[in-house]
Amino acid sequence: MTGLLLSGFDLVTSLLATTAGAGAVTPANFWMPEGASIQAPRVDFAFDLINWINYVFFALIVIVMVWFCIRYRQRGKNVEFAPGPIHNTTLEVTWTVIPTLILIGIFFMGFTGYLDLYTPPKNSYDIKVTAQQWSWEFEYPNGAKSTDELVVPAGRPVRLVMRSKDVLHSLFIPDFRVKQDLVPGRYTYLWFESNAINDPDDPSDFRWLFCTEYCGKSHWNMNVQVKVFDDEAFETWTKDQARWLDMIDDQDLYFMAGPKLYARCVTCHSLDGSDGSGPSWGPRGGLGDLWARVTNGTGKVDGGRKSDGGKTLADYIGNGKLYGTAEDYIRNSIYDPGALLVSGFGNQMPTFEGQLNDRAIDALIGMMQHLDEFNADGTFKDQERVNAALARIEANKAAASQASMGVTEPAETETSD
Ligand code: HEC
Ligand SMILES: [Cu+2]
Repeated sequence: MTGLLLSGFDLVTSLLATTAGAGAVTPANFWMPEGASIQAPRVDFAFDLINWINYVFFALIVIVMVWFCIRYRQRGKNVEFAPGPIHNTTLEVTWTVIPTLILIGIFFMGFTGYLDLYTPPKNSYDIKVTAQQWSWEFEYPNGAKSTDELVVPAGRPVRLVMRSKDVLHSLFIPDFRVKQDLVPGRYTYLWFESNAINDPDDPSDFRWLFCTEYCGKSHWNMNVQVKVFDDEAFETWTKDQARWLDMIDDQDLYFMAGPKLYARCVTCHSLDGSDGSGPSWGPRGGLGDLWARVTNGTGKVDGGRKSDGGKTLADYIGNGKLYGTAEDYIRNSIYDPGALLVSGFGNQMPTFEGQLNDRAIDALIGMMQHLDEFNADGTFKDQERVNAALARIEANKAAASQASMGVTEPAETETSD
Protein backbone atom coordinates (compact mmCIF):
# COMPACT_ATOMS: atom_id res chain seq x y z
CA MET A 1 0.00 0.00 0.00
CA THR A 2 2.82 2.40 0.84
CA GLY A 3 4.37 1.37 -2.43
CA LEU A 4 1.19 2.27 -4.22
CA LEU A 5 0.90 5.72 -2.71
CA LEU A 6 4.57 6.47 -3.17
CA SER A 7 4.45 5.30 -6.72
CA GLY A 8 1.60 7.68 -7.51
CA PHE A 9 3.78 10.45 -6.24
CA ASP A 10 6.67 9.15 -8.35
CA LEU A 11 4.65 9.25 -11.52
CA VAL A 12 3.95 12.92 -10.96
CA THR A 13 7.52 13.79 -10.03
CA SER A 14 9.03 11.89 -12.92
CA LEU A 15 6.50 13.48 -15.28
CA LEU A 16 7.55 16.88 -13.98
CA ALA A 17 11.22 15.98 -14.31
CA THR A 18 10.69 14.85 -17.92
CA THR A 19 8.91 17.99 -18.91
CA ALA A 20 11.09 20.36 -16.90
CA GLY A 21 14.31 19.09 -18.52
CA ALA A 22 16.89 17.14 -16.61
CA GLY A 23 17.63 18.29 -13.09
CA ALA A 24 20.86 16.98 -11.61
CA VAL A 25 19.29 14.32 -9.44
CA THR A 26 15.83 12.88 -8.99
CA PRO A 27 15.32 11.55 -5.45
CA ALA A 28 15.26 7.86 -4.63
CA ASN A 29 11.82 6.35 -4.08
CA PHE A 30 10.19 3.09 -3.12
CA TRP A 31 11.13 1.41 -6.41
CA MET A 32 14.12 3.28 -7.75
CA PRO A 33 17.46 4.60 -6.50
CA GLU A 34 18.36 8.24 -7.15
CA GLY A 35 18.26 9.17 -10.81
CA ALA A 36 21.49 10.92 -11.73
CA SER A 37 21.63 11.04 -15.52
CA ILE A 38 19.65 12.92 -18.15
CA GLN A 39 18.21 9.57 -19.23
CA ALA A 40 16.84 8.70 -15.80
CA PRO A 41 13.56 10.70 -15.81
CA ARG A 42 12.38 9.08 -19.03
CA VAL A 43 13.14 5.57 -17.85
CA ASP A 44 11.40 6.29 -14.56
CA PHE A 45 8.39 7.73 -16.35
CA ALA A 46 7.95 4.60 -18.46
CA PHE A 47 8.39 2.42 -15.39
CA ASP A 48 5.93 4.41 -13.29
CA LEU A 49 3.35 4.60 -16.05
CA ILE A 50 3.35 0.85 -16.64
CA ASN A 51 3.28 0.32 -12.91
CA TRP A 52 0.20 2.52 -12.63
CA ILE A 53 -1.58 0.74 -15.44
CA ASN A 54 -0.95 -2.43 -13.44
CA TYR A 55 -2.39 -0.95 -10.25
CA VAL A 56 -5.51 0.32 -12.02
CA PHE A 57 -6.28 -2.95 -13.77
CA PHE A 58 -5.43 -4.98 -10.70
CA ALA A 59 -7.91 -2.94 -8.66
CA LEU A 60 -10.55 -3.03 -11.38
CA ILE A 61 -10.36 -6.77 -11.91
CA VAL A 62 -10.23 -7.73 -8.25
CA ILE A 63 -13.04 -5.39 -7.23
CA VAL A 64 -15.35 -6.62 -9.99
CA MET A 65 -14.44 -10.23 -9.24
CA VAL A 66 -15.21 -9.92 -5.53
CA TRP A 67 -18.40 -8.03 -6.23
CA PHE A 68 -19.60 -10.68 -8.71
CA CYS A 69 -18.86 -13.41 -6.17
CA ILE A 70 -21.17 -11.74 -3.69
CA ARG A 71 -23.80 -10.45 -6.11
CA TYR A 72 -24.29 -13.74 -7.94
CA ARG A 73 -23.84 -16.12 -5.04
CA GLN A 74 -26.14 -19.11 -5.67
CA ARG A 75 -25.63 -21.36 -2.68
CA GLY A 76 -28.87 -22.67 -1.21
CA LYS A 77 -30.93 -21.44 -4.11
CA ASN A 78 -32.68 -23.57 -6.58
CA VAL A 79 -30.65 -22.64 -9.62
CA GLU A 80 -32.33 -22.57 -12.96
CA PHE A 81 -29.83 -22.65 -15.76
CA ALA A 82 -30.49 -20.43 -18.70
CA PRO A 83 -28.11 -19.57 -21.52
CA GLY A 84 -26.43 -16.17 -20.98
CA PRO A 85 -25.76 -13.57 -23.63
CA ILE A 86 -23.28 -14.80 -26.23
CA HIS A 87 -22.31 -11.59 -27.86
CA ASN A 88 -22.00 -7.90 -27.14
CA THR A 89 -20.26 -6.07 -29.94
CA THR A 90 -19.84 -2.72 -28.14
CA LEU A 91 -18.28 -4.38 -25.12
CA GLU A 92 -15.96 -6.56 -27.17
CA VAL A 93 -14.77 -3.72 -29.37
CA THR A 94 -14.11 -1.58 -26.30
CA TRP A 95 -12.06 -4.16 -24.49
CA THR A 96 -10.06 -4.82 -27.62
CA VAL A 97 -9.47 -1.27 -28.76
CA ILE A 98 -8.53 0.36 -25.43
CA PRO A 99 -5.81 -2.16 -24.44
CA THR A 100 -4.49 -2.09 -28.04
CA LEU A 101 -4.13 1.68 -27.87
CA ILE A 102 -2.41 1.45 -24.50
CA LEU A 103 -0.04 -1.20 -25.84
CA ILE A 104 0.80 0.83 -28.93
CA GLY A 105 1.51 3.81 -26.68
CA ILE A 106 3.80 1.75 -24.47
CA PHE A 107 5.51 0.29 -27.51
CA PHE A 108 6.35 3.69 -28.94
CA MET A 109 7.52 4.99 -25.60
CA GLY A 110 9.73 1.92 -25.19
CA PHE A 111 10.97 1.92 -28.76
CA THR A 112 11.95 5.58 -28.98
CA GLY A 113 13.37 5.38 -25.46
CA TYR A 114 15.43 2.36 -26.44
CA LEU A 115 16.76 4.02 -29.59
CA ASP A 116 17.78 7.11 -27.61
CA LEU A 117 19.42 5.01 -24.90
CA TYR A 118 21.45 3.05 -27.44
CA THR A 119 22.38 5.79 -29.91
CA PRO A 120 25.28 7.78 -28.49
CA PRO A 121 25.43 11.43 -29.61
CA LYS A 122 28.20 12.25 -32.08
CA ASN A 123 30.15 14.56 -29.80
CA SER A 124 30.45 12.07 -26.97
CA TYR A 125 33.56 11.56 -24.84
CA ASP A 126 34.90 8.03 -25.38
CA ILE A 127 36.19 5.81 -22.62
CA LYS A 128 37.37 2.28 -23.43
CA VAL A 129 36.13 -0.37 -21.06
CA THR A 130 37.66 -3.83 -20.74
CA ALA A 131 36.09 -6.44 -18.52
CA GLN A 132 37.80 -9.62 -17.45
CA GLN A 133 37.28 -12.08 -14.64
CA TRP A 134 37.03 -10.20 -12.23
CA SER A 135 37.86 -6.60 -12.78
CA TRP A 136 37.12 -3.55 -14.90
CA GLU A 137 39.61 -1.39 -16.72
CA PHE A 138 38.78 2.10 -18.00
CA GLU A 139 41.11 3.74 -20.48
CA TYR A 140 40.98 7.43 -21.31
CA PRO A 141 41.93 9.22 -24.54
CA ASN A 142 45.17 10.52 -22.96
CA GLY A 143 46.26 6.97 -22.09
CA ALA A 144 45.30 7.20 -18.43
CA LYS A 145 43.98 3.94 -17.01
CA SER A 146 41.85 3.30 -14.00
CA THR A 147 40.66 0.09 -12.45
CA ASP A 148 39.16 1.06 -9.11
CA GLU A 149 36.89 3.88 -10.29
CA LEU A 150 35.18 5.25 -13.39
CA VAL A 151 35.51 9.01 -13.46
CA VAL A 152 33.49 10.90 -16.08
CA PRO A 153 33.11 14.54 -17.08
CA ALA A 154 29.89 16.30 -16.08
CA GLY A 155 27.45 17.79 -18.55
CA ARG A 156 28.60 15.99 -21.66
CA PRO A 157 27.64 12.67 -23.20
CA VAL A 158 30.06 9.87 -22.30
CA ARG A 159 30.29 6.82 -24.52
CA LEU A 160 31.71 3.59 -23.15
CA VAL A 161 33.32 1.44 -25.83
CA MET A 162 33.27 -1.95 -24.20
CA ARG A 163 34.76 -5.37 -24.72
CA SER A 164 35.27 -8.50 -22.69
CA LYS A 165 38.46 -10.55 -22.56
CA ASP A 166 36.82 -13.75 -21.42
CA VAL A 167 33.16 -14.35 -20.66
CA LEU A 168 29.92 -12.35 -20.72
CA HIS A 169 29.87 -9.42 -18.33
CA SER A 170 27.32 -6.64 -18.03
CA LEU A 171 27.94 -3.07 -17.01
CA PHE A 172 25.17 -1.56 -14.92
CA ILE A 173 25.03 1.89 -13.31
CA PRO A 174 21.68 1.89 -11.49
CA ASP A 175 21.66 5.62 -10.74
CA PHE A 176 22.17 6.40 -14.41
CA ARG A 177 19.55 3.80 -15.49
CA VAL A 178 21.89 2.27 -18.06
CA LYS A 179 22.97 -1.33 -18.57
CA GLN A 180 24.70 -3.18 -21.40
CA ASP A 181 26.29 -6.59 -21.89
CA LEU A 182 29.96 -7.00 -22.76
CA VAL A 183 30.35 -9.85 -25.20
CA PRO A 184 33.63 -11.61 -25.95
CA GLY A 185 34.68 -11.05 -29.56
CA ARG A 186 32.71 -7.89 -30.20
CA TYR A 187 32.40 -4.27 -29.12
CA THR A 188 29.31 -2.88 -27.46
CA TYR A 189 28.46 0.70 -26.59
CA LEU A 190 26.76 2.40 -23.72
CA TRP A 191 26.26 6.10 -23.25
CA PHE A 192 24.97 8.47 -20.59
CA GLU A 193 25.23 12.05 -19.51
CA SER A 194 25.19 13.21 -15.94
CA ASN A 195 25.10 16.57 -14.20
CA ALA A 196 25.21 15.10 -10.73
CA ILE A 197 28.68 16.32 -9.79
CA ASN A 198 30.61 14.50 -7.07
CA ASP A 199 33.04 16.16 -4.71
CA PRO A 200 36.59 15.10 -5.71
CA ASP A 201 37.77 15.63 -2.12
CA ASP A 202 35.09 13.45 -0.53
CA PRO A 203 35.83 9.72 -0.98
CA SER A 204 32.33 8.80 0.21
CA ASP A 205 30.69 10.77 -2.60
CA PHE A 206 30.22 8.32 -5.48
CA ARG A 207 27.75 6.08 -7.30
CA TRP A 208 27.96 2.34 -7.92
CA LEU A 209 28.82 0.41 -11.04
CA PHE A 210 28.04 -3.31 -10.96
CA CYS A 211 28.65 -6.33 -13.14
CA THR A 212 25.16 -7.82 -13.52
CA GLU A 213 25.98 -10.91 -15.53
CA TYR A 214 27.06 -13.84 -13.38
CA CYS A 215 30.63 -14.30 -14.63
CA GLY A 216 32.20 -16.78 -12.24
CA LYS A 217 33.43 -17.14 -8.71
CA SER A 218 34.29 -13.53 -7.83
CA HIS A 219 31.50 -11.94 -9.87
CA TRP A 220 30.18 -10.40 -6.66
CA ASN A 221 33.36 -8.36 -6.40
CA MET A 222 33.13 -6.64 -9.80
CA ASN A 223 31.83 -3.42 -8.30
CA VAL A 224 33.56 -0.08 -8.71
CA GLN A 225 32.80 3.53 -7.95
CA VAL A 226 31.54 6.02 -10.51
CA LYS A 227 32.32 9.70 -10.05
CA VAL A 228 31.19 12.71 -12.05
CA PHE A 229 33.67 15.60 -11.99
CA ASP A 230 33.34 19.12 -13.35
CA ASP A 231 35.64 20.03 -16.25
CA GLU A 232 38.48 21.31 -14.15
CA ALA A 233 38.56 18.45 -11.65
CA PHE A 234 38.15 15.96 -14.49
CA GLU A 235 41.12 17.31 -16.39
CA THR A 236 43.31 17.28 -13.30
CA TRP A 237 42.23 13.74 -12.54
CA THR A 238 42.96 12.34 -16.02
CA LYS A 239 46.36 14.05 -16.06
CA ASP A 240 47.30 12.75 -12.64
CA GLN A 241 46.00 9.33 -13.53
CA ALA A 242 48.15 9.16 -16.68
CA ARG A 243 51.33 9.68 -14.71
CA TRP A 244 50.51 8.73 -11.14
CA LEU A 245 53.27 6.13 -10.94
CA ASP A 246 55.87 8.68 -12.03
CA MET A 247 54.81 11.07 -9.29
CA ILE A 248 55.76 8.61 -6.55
CA ASP A 249 59.34 8.66 -5.23
CA ASP A 250 61.27 5.43 -5.76
CA GLN A 251 61.57 4.59 -2.08
CA ASP A 252 57.80 5.03 -1.59
CA LEU A 253 56.81 3.01 -4.64
CA TYR A 254 56.10 -0.39 -3.06
CA PHE A 255 53.74 0.86 -0.38
CA MET A 256 52.11 3.72 -2.30
CA ALA A 257 51.61 1.99 -5.66
CA GLY A 258 51.69 -1.62 -4.40
CA PRO A 259 48.28 -1.72 -2.68
CA LYS A 260 46.58 0.05 -5.58
CA LEU A 261 48.05 -2.41 -8.08
CA TYR A 262 47.37 -5.36 -5.79
CA ALA A 263 43.67 -4.50 -6.10
CA ARG A 264 43.89 -6.19 -9.52
CA CYS A 265 45.32 -9.37 -8.05
CA VAL A 266 43.28 -9.63 -4.84
CA THR A 267 40.43 -11.65 -6.36
CA CYS A 268 42.85 -14.58 -6.81
CA HIS A 269 45.86 -13.95 -4.54
CA SER A 270 45.51 -13.46 -0.79
CA LEU A 271 48.30 -12.21 1.46
CA ASP A 272 47.46 -14.34 4.49
CA GLY A 273 48.47 -17.77 3.19
CA SER A 274 45.00 -19.00 2.21
CA ASP A 275 44.86 -20.08 -1.42
CA GLY A 276 42.10 -18.82 -3.73
CA SER A 277 41.93 -19.17 -7.49
CA GLY A 278 45.68 -18.52 -7.35
CA PRO A 279 48.41 -19.35 -4.81
CA SER A 280 48.58 -17.00 -1.83
CA TRP A 281 51.47 -14.55 -1.70
CA GLY A 282 51.69 -15.22 2.02
CA PRO A 283 53.28 -18.30 3.64
CA ARG A 284 51.89 -21.53 2.23
CA GLY A 285 52.77 -25.22 2.28
CA GLY A 286 55.48 -24.69 4.93
CA LEU A 287 57.64 -22.96 2.30
CA GLY A 288 57.33 -19.36 3.44
CA ASP A 289 55.83 -16.45 1.54
CA LEU A 290 56.07 -15.87 -2.19
CA TRP A 291 59.36 -13.98 -2.08
CA ALA A 292 60.93 -16.71 0.09
CA ARG A 293 59.59 -19.49 -2.15
CA VAL A 294 61.05 -17.78 -5.17
CA THR A 295 64.43 -16.76 -3.75
CA ASN A 296 65.00 -20.14 -2.05
CA GLY A 297 63.78 -21.90 -5.15
CA THR A 298 61.50 -24.12 -3.07
CA GLY A 299 58.23 -23.15 -4.76
CA LYS A 300 56.76 -26.20 -6.52
CA VAL A 301 56.01 -26.01 -10.22
CA ASP A 302 54.12 -28.43 -12.33
CA GLY A 303 54.03 -27.96 -16.09
CA GLY A 304 53.44 -24.92 -18.23
CA ARG A 305 54.46 -23.98 -21.75
CA LYS A 306 58.15 -23.47 -20.90
CA SER A 307 58.43 -26.35 -18.48
CA ASP A 308 61.23 -28.88 -19.04
CA GLY A 309 60.10 -31.27 -16.36
CA GLY A 310 61.60 -29.36 -13.40
CA LYS A 311 59.83 -29.79 -10.08
CA THR A 312 60.79 -26.68 -8.13
CA LEU A 313 61.65 -23.08 -8.96
CA ALA A 314 65.33 -23.85 -8.30
CA ASP A 315 65.27 -25.75 -11.60
CA TYR A 316 64.30 -22.60 -13.45
CA ILE A 317 65.88 -19.66 -11.63
CA GLY A 318 69.59 -18.91 -11.57
CA ASN A 319 72.56 -18.35 -13.85
CA GLY A 320 72.08 -19.97 -17.23
CA LYS A 321 68.57 -21.18 -16.40
CA LEU A 322 65.23 -20.05 -17.80
CA TYR A 323 65.16 -16.99 -15.56
CA GLY A 324 68.33 -15.31 -14.33
CA THR A 325 66.84 -13.82 -11.17
CA ALA A 326 63.87 -14.04 -8.84
CA GLU A 327 62.66 -10.69 -10.20
CA ASP A 328 62.75 -12.08 -13.75
CA TYR A 329 60.61 -15.03 -12.71
CA ILE A 330 57.99 -12.82 -11.06
CA ARG A 331 57.91 -10.35 -13.92
CA ASN A 332 57.44 -13.22 -16.32
CA SER A 333 54.75 -14.81 -14.14
CA ILE A 334 52.81 -11.57 -14.55
CA TYR A 335 53.37 -11.04 -18.29
CA ASP A 336 53.24 -14.68 -19.39
CA PRO A 337 51.44 -16.66 -16.66
CA GLY A 338 51.16 -19.84 -18.71
CA ALA A 339 54.95 -20.27 -19.05
CA LEU A 340 55.30 -22.10 -15.72
CA LEU A 341 52.43 -23.23 -13.56
CA VAL A 342 52.51 -23.40 -9.78
CA SER A 343 51.68 -26.94 -8.59
CA GLY A 344 48.01 -27.44 -7.98
CA PHE A 345 46.88 -24.51 -10.15
CA GLY A 346 45.68 -24.22 -13.71
CA ASN A 347 46.49 -21.62 -16.32
CA GLN A 348 43.86 -19.22 -15.03
CA MET A 349 45.73 -15.98 -14.59
CA PRO A 350 45.20 -13.34 -17.29
CA THR A 351 48.31 -11.68 -18.71
CA PHE A 352 49.04 -8.14 -17.59
CA GLU A 353 51.35 -7.48 -20.52
CA GLY A 354 50.71 -3.97 -21.83
CA GLN A 355 48.77 -3.10 -18.68
CA LEU A 356 51.50 -2.98 -16.04
CA ASN A 357 54.71 -1.18 -16.98
CA ASP A 358 58.16 -1.67 -15.44
CA ARG A 359 57.46 0.70 -12.58
CA ALA A 360 54.26 -1.12 -11.73
CA ILE A 361 56.10 -4.45 -11.73
CA ASP A 362 58.76 -2.92 -9.46
CA ALA A 363 56.07 -1.75 -7.08
CA LEU A 364 54.46 -5.21 -6.95
CA ILE A 365 57.77 -6.99 -6.42
CA GLY A 366 58.58 -4.48 -3.68
CA MET A 367 55.29 -5.31 -2.02
CA MET A 368 56.02 -9.07 -2.20
CA GLN A 369 59.40 -8.42 -0.58
CA HIS A 370 57.87 -6.50 2.32
CA LEU A 371 54.68 -8.45 2.97
CA ASP A 372 55.14 -8.18 6.76
CA GLU A 373 54.59 -4.42 6.47
CA PHE A 374 51.11 -4.91 5.01
CA ASN A 375 47.79 -5.89 6.55
CA ALA A 376 46.02 -8.96 5.19
CA ASP A 377 43.72 -6.75 3.11
CA GLY A 378 46.68 -5.21 1.29
CA THR A 379 46.76 -1.88 3.11
CA PHE A 380 50.07 -0.56 4.43
CA LYS A 381 50.48 -0.63 8.20
CA ASP A 382 52.55 2.51 8.72
CA GLN A 383 50.20 5.44 8.14
CA GLU A 384 52.92 7.98 9.00
CA ARG A 385 55.09 6.86 6.13
CA VAL A 386 52.07 7.01 3.85
CA ASN A 387 51.41 10.60 4.90
CA ALA A 388 55.02 11.61 4.30
CA ALA A 389 54.93 9.95 0.88
CA LEU A 390 51.68 11.75 0.03
CA ALA A 391 53.34 15.07 0.80
CA ARG A 392 56.21 14.17 -1.54
CA ILE A 393 53.72 13.25 -4.29
CA GLU A 394 52.03 16.63 -3.95
CA ALA A 395 55.42 18.34 -4.20
CA ASN A 396 56.31 16.29 -7.29
CA LYS A 397 53.00 17.17 -8.91
CA ALA A 398 53.51 20.86 -8.24
CA ALA A 399 57.03 20.70 -9.65
CA ALA A 400 55.78 18.82 -12.72
CA SER A 401 53.03 21.32 -13.48
CA GLN A 402 55.49 24.21 -13.08
CA ALA A 403 57.91 22.53 -15.43
CA SER A 404 55.21 21.87 -18.02
CA MET A 405 54.12 25.52 -17.97
CA GLY A 406 57.60 26.64 -18.96
CA VAL A 407 58.04 24.02 -21.66
CA THR A 408 56.36 24.24 -25.07
CA GLU A 409 55.40 20.59 -25.12
CA PRO A 410 54.01 19.32 -21.84
CA ALA A 411 54.88 15.74 -21.06
CA GLU A 412 51.34 14.44 -21.36
CA THR A 413 51.87 11.39 -23.47
CA GLU A 414 53.48 9.23 -20.83
CA THR A 415 51.29 6.32 -20.07
CA SER A 416 51.43 4.08 -17.10
CA ASP A 417 49.08 2.11 -15.04
C1 HEC B 1 42.08 -14.75 -12.24
C2 HEC B 1 42.94 -15.04 -11.14
C3 HEC B 1 44.29 -14.32 -11.04
C4 HEC B 1 44.54 -12.97 -11.02
C5 HEC B 1 43.54 -11.82 -11.15
C6 HEC B 1 45.95 -12.82 -10.82
N1 HEC B 1 46.54 -14.06 -10.73
FE1 HEC B 1 48.51 -14.44 -10.43
N2 HEC B 1 48.15 -16.45 -10.51
C7 HEC B 1 46.93 -17.03 -10.70
C8 HEC B 1 47.08 -18.47 -10.76
C9 HEC B 1 45.95 -19.48 -10.97
C10 HEC B 1 48.45 -18.73 -10.58
C11 HEC B 1 49.11 -20.10 -10.56
C12 HEC B 1 49.33 -20.62 -11.95
C13 HEC B 1 50.46 -19.93 -12.63
O1 HEC B 1 51.60 -20.04 -12.12
O2 HEC B 1 50.23 -19.26 -13.64
C14 HEC B 1 49.10 -17.43 -10.44
C15 HEC B 1 50.46 -17.25 -10.22
C16 HEC B 1 51.09 -16.04 -10.00
C17 HEC B 1 52.48 -15.87 -9.68
C18 HEC B 1 53.47 -16.99 -9.46
C19 HEC B 1 53.32 -17.36 -8.01
C20 HEC B 1 54.27 -18.39 -7.45
O3 HEC B 1 53.97 -18.81 -6.31
O4 HEC B 1 55.25 -18.76 -8.08
C21 HEC B 1 52.70 -14.54 -9.52
C22 HEC B 1 54.00 -13.85 -9.17
C23 HEC B 1 51.44 -13.87 -9.78
N3 HEC B 1 50.48 -14.80 -10.06
C24 HEC B 1 51.28 -12.51 -9.73
C25 HEC B 1 50.07 -11.88 -9.96
C26 HEC B 1 49.90 -10.43 -9.93
C27 HEC B 1 51.01 -9.42 -9.64
C28 HEC B 1 48.60 -10.18 -10.19
C29 HEC B 1 47.89 -8.83 -10.27
C30 HEC B 1 48.52 -7.81 -11.06
C31 HEC B 1 47.93 -11.47 -10.41
N4 HEC B 1 48.85 -12.46 -10.25
C32 HEC B 1 46.59 -11.61 -10.71
C33 HEC B 1 45.72 -16.37 -10.82
C34 HEC B 1 45.56 -15.00 -10.86
CU1 LIG C 1 31.57 -9.79 -14.62
